[in-house]
Amino acid sequence: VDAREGLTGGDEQIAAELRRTGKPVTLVVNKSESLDRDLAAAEFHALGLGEPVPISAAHGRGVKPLINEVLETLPPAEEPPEEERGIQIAVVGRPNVGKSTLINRLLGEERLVAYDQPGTTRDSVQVPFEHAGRRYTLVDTAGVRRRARVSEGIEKFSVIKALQAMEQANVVLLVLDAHEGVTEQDASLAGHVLESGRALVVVVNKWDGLDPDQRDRVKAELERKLPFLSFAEVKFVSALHGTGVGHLMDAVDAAYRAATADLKTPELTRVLEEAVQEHQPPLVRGRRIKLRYAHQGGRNPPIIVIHGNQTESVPAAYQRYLVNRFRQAFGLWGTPVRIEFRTAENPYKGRRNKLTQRQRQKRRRLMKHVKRR
Ligand SMILES: Nc1nc2c(ncn2[C@@H]2O[C@H](COP(=O)(O)OP(=O)(O)OP(=O)(O)O)[C@@H](O)[C@H]2O)c(=O)[nH]1
Ligand SMILES: [Mg+2]
Repeated sequence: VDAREGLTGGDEQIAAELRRTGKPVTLVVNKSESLDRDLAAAEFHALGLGEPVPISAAHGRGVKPLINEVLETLPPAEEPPEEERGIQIAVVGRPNVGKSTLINRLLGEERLVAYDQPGTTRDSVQVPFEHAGRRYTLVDTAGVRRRARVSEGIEKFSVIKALQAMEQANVVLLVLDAHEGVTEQDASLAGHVLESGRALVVVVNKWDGLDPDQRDRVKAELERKLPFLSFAEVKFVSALHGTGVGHLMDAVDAAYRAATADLKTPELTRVLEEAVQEHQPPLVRGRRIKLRYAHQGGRNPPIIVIHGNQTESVPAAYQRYLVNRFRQAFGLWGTPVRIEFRTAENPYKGRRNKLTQRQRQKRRRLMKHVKRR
């Protein structure tokens, strides 16, 4: 209500309506800056809506206590349970590549704002989505731009939100703009996806309006600039026209399946033995590295824990060889695969640290991003 105008018939009418709803109501007396606060509030008691709260919206006076008061009347926030949210899909990419357009296309309606202007989406938006009888949550995110360009506070914040959405997702759709090719920023973002460990589908958008030569060039660029994403399926689509979008969810499902696969200890160990037999790990100070057995240590991403001796000396190239063997054997496409080693001589080493170490890495990644700005 308006303190300067005082109580009006219209106020009384609205108050009567509100009382009928039985909902919690806060009576706010605005424009009370130049009046005595108690006096300004007094006459509104008659509305029967509880203690009037005097504020001045224009001068920002009394607004914080008001918000606190209102928040207290709200029930605690409820996250929908996991089976309702379904598979979480974070859609990430540079500004203007067509993320919001793609989600609208998947939904079959113009739910999100898409516009030819980088920075259209400012905050992560969660959109429930059902496809082939299965539940998903699509998360639209703000375009992640080049470091140098991010100056404003709100943009810094939106980039961090986009990276968080990725960390919280099960599957990431990394969207590229075929008209622009694979840029440095795409590669840097792809690095973030890889570190996050999420399952991944690469979406090359705006595939319309390109001649065969241009298309070949984009495909070659993908191989040259993003070789570390070779485990992921690449879909060429036009979000604007809908071409290719129909098969996108198949790729998402396949990636999710691989990322959350159940890997049995006997099979893992058999694949490990075969791999070692075909290609022995190297000698370290005259002693052969021994890799004895493997079990699953986590999902999304799959973590394969290998037990042996001198495992801290397994070279990176040999680790890549092992990852490839496990990938082939279990069809682990569309997801990063992590290997962790345990050395028998020190059974406690690394065991207690397993989760906290990953959490520490995660924090370091996010902090790195914050500090860069
Ligand atoms: N030619 C063509 N244009 C597209 C396609 N998809 C999106 N666009 C256009 O690209 C522009 C940006 O689309 P958005 O969906 O807003 O892009 P965004 O990635 O959400 O952008 P931000 O929210 O700013 O990060 C719009 O003008 C779209 O119409 C496509 O498949 N082909
Ligand atoms: Mg957008």
